[in-house]
Formats: sequence, structure tokens, C-alpha cells
Amino acid sequence: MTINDYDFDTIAAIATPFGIGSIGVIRISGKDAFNIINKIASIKIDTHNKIYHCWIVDENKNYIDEVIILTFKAPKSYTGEDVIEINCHGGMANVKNILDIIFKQGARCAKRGEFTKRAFLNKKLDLTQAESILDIIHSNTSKFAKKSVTNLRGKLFIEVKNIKNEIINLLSRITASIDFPEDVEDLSYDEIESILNNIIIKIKKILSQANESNILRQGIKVALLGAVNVGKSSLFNRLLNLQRAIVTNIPGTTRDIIQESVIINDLNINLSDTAGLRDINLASEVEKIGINLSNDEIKNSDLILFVSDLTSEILEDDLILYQKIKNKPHIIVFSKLDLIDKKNLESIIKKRLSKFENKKEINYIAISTKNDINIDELKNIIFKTIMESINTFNEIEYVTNIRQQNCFYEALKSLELALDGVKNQELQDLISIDIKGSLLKLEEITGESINEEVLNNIFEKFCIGK
Ligand SMILES: Nc1nc2c(ncn2[C@@H]2O[C@H](COP(=O)(O)OP(=O)(O)OP(=O)(O)O)[C@@H](O)[C@H]2O)c(=O)[nH]1
Ligand SMILES: [Mg+2]
Repeated sequence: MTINDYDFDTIAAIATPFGIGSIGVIRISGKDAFNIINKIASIKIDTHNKIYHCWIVDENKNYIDEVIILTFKAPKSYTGEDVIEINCHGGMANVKNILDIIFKQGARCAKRGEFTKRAFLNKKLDLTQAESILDIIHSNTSKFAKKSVTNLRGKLFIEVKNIKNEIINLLSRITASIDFPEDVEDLSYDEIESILNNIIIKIKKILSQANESNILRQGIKVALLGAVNVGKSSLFNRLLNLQRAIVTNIPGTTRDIIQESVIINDLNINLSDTAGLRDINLASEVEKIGINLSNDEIKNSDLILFVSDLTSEILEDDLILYQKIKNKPHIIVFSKLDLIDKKNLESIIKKRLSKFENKKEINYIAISTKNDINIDELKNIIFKTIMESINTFNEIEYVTNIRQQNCFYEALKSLELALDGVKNQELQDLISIDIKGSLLKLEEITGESINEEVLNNIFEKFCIGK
């Protein structure tokens, strides 16, 4: 999409979340923003960058609400257009009443992410910065929020720009030596190779942090698995601090996957409770479906909490399940510790561990959800196990999303093709085609070259009012 295809009509939307709150913010952006506010404000609003205190008045001269109005003149605003922000009293009805009055005066309801899209189209932000705003809004851990802010400050944009400049320099030197062979010295294949290698290292460095980026954004999948009635749902509820899953003493209570997100040591964990696994022939039709879903959960999760009931015998089902999960990161959680005589605990655990055949060291802990024993310790082990399986987590420098990662992969592919061409001493003209291909992919990251569909996809993920 180019700036010429887009209709910059005046848009308005509620910027604060729906619900009861002390303040609601309505944003108007576009060339009619000042006109519209002057039709509905009780005083004249004509100065830029000013704060006004007045009333909103409807077309029948009814006083609707006492408000604070902030004015921004293009291009010095979030969107790069004239912007009016109305701070009114919160609450769904009041904010909506004011918005309706604004619509009556000619503003259109903003689409999802349209304010930020305008900021991008008006070059207030590049696409990596626009996407970082989405990340900041959606981050539920402080680490992810902080990392997203580095992109808003241009961390990724600047690195892509540097890489792009190196590619542009290389391309112009190749082109100059082809076009003006008498005046410009030929670039040796060795030199092209070394420049390409340098660029490839930089892209690979960003991509090496893709996994950590995805975990920061999407969270880590942790699944509770085990035989029926061992206390999975009780532990699920305890970790969430919420009575979310039904708990009964009837084996086979949970039949579906229940998912909730929980923060442990600033890590975003997507926790799932599953149907207890038992001989499928004993299970009802509904439970059978649940058991199949539980098996899928084994494949999909990053960490498994394998729950084993200290008070019951180890069943064949436990052992079969353990064999399925033993090569994945897992913690054995021995449940119902309160029902066990402390004197026998060590020997019971020893006996159990010997049955779960595993050559590697097993992480385990005994807990009680009933008496709240070792729950914090379990959280620490969960955190430690995750950290061990993602060893570079703390050093992550570049946060990227899947779209950006795909562009980097494509750029890398083109650069590696160019490198092959260099090694085979192909014509430099041909090599430069692949190098140009990588440049286009990098421009997709920053949004300098992007098609409308991709752009719409990005902004549709935003909320209305952002
Ligand atoms: N004493 C004691 N009882 C527990 C504890 N944890 C769970 N229970 C009891 O064990 C029974 C089964 O608990 P659930 O949490 O429903 O077990 P589940 O593994 O989700 O069971 P399914 O969904 O049927 O697979 C319930 O009666 C719980 O109250 C515990 O720490 N101590
Ligand atoms: Mg359950």
C-alpha cells in the first residue's frame, strides 16, 4: 500500500479498555479533528499542544460530561495528523455517548490499529516500531514489555538499517565496476565473499534469538499429565490460585484440555490440565476423546509436570505414560504428600523412582495441594527447568516476531545463494540479483516495501483505538 491509496478521513475511537474506570479516553485523528471538537466543546479549542478543561455538549445543547481535552497539531502527534484526545469520566455508557456525538459530527469509527497504521503511513514509525507497540500492549510479563520497548526505541530497525546499508554499498560497488569497468576497479570474489559472510553473521545472530523471542511472546507450554485421580486439576487450580478446573474423587473427572496462563518468576506459562490417562477400554466415549487430546498435549508442550499419586500403587498406565514423556523436559510431581507418613516418604519415593526407568537424572518433588506443601518450591523447579532448556534466555538482544523471522530467513537464503555464486565465480551481475532479493526482504521488515495484505494482517491484530 502506498500513502496515496489510503483515505485519510477523520477517525475516532475509544482508546481505553471497555469497562468501569475513572477515566475514559477518546481519540480523534484527521483533518476535521479540530472542526469536530469545536462543534461539541463548550469553549473554543484552537491552540495546539494545549490542555483544555470544558464540557462536551450535544446537538440539543445538553451538557454530556465534564472533560479534559488535549490538542496535537500535525505532524507532531501520534498519527502525524491533527489529533484531539478527550479525557472524560470512565464507564462504558458515558464514553460511548461522547463517541456517538463525535460520529454525528462526521468522524468515522476507526478500524483496528488504524491510528498506528496512520502513524506508520505518515512515517512517524517504521513497521518494527509499530509492531512493538502491539507487543507492549499484549505483553504480560515485565521482561517482554521491556524488550518490546527496545524495539519501539528502534533497536531492530537500526540493526536492519545497518545491514541494509552494507548490502546497498556492496551492490553499488558491484554495479559500478560492471557499468564503468575502466574507472572502477573490479571487486574481487574474495572481497564479496567476506562482505557477504559478515552480513550473514549479523542476520544469523538475530535469528539465533528467534526461539527465545517466541517464548517471550507466546509463553511456555507446560502440561499436567498423569493417571486419573492423581490430583492434576487440584494442582492446576493451586498454581493458578483459582478454582478453574472441577475436582472430584471420581476417576476421569477432567475430560477436556483446560488452558490458562500463569506468570511464574516473570515467565509467561501456558498451563494445561488434561484428562487423566488410563486404559482406553475403561473410559467413556467422552473421556476417550479427552485421553487422545492428552496424548497430543505431550507433543505440544515444552515442559511436562508428570503427576504421580503417593497414596496409590504405581499402575501400568503410569509406567506407559512415563515412557512416552521421559525424553521431554519433565518434572515428576508426587502428589498428596499430606496423606503420607513422613517416616516412609524417602523409601516410597525411592521405590517409585526406580520403577520410572530413565537413564538421565530425574527432577522430582513431593507436594500437597491440600496443605499447601512445596508449591513455591515446585514453581522454582519449573522455572529452573525451563531456564536450563533455554540457556541463552537472559542474553536476548533482538526480539522478533514470526513475520520478521520469516523475512530474515528469506533474506538469509538469498544471501547464501549469492555466496554460492561467488564460490562458483559466477557473473557478478547474476550474483547481484540474489543480493537484491535479500534487500527486498529486509525492506519488508521495516515496511519500506510491503503489500497491502501483509500490512492489513499486522494492524488487524491491534485493538480498536490503538
Ligand atoms: N489429601 C489430598 N487429596 C488430594 C490432593 N490433591 C488432590 N486430592 C484429591 O484427589 C482427588 C482427585 O483430584 P483431582 O485434582 O480431581 O485429580 P485429577 O488428576 O485431576 O483427576 P482426573 O481429572 O479424574 O484425571 C480429589 O478428591 C482431590 O480432593 C492432596 O494434595 N491431598
Ligand atoms: Mg482432573
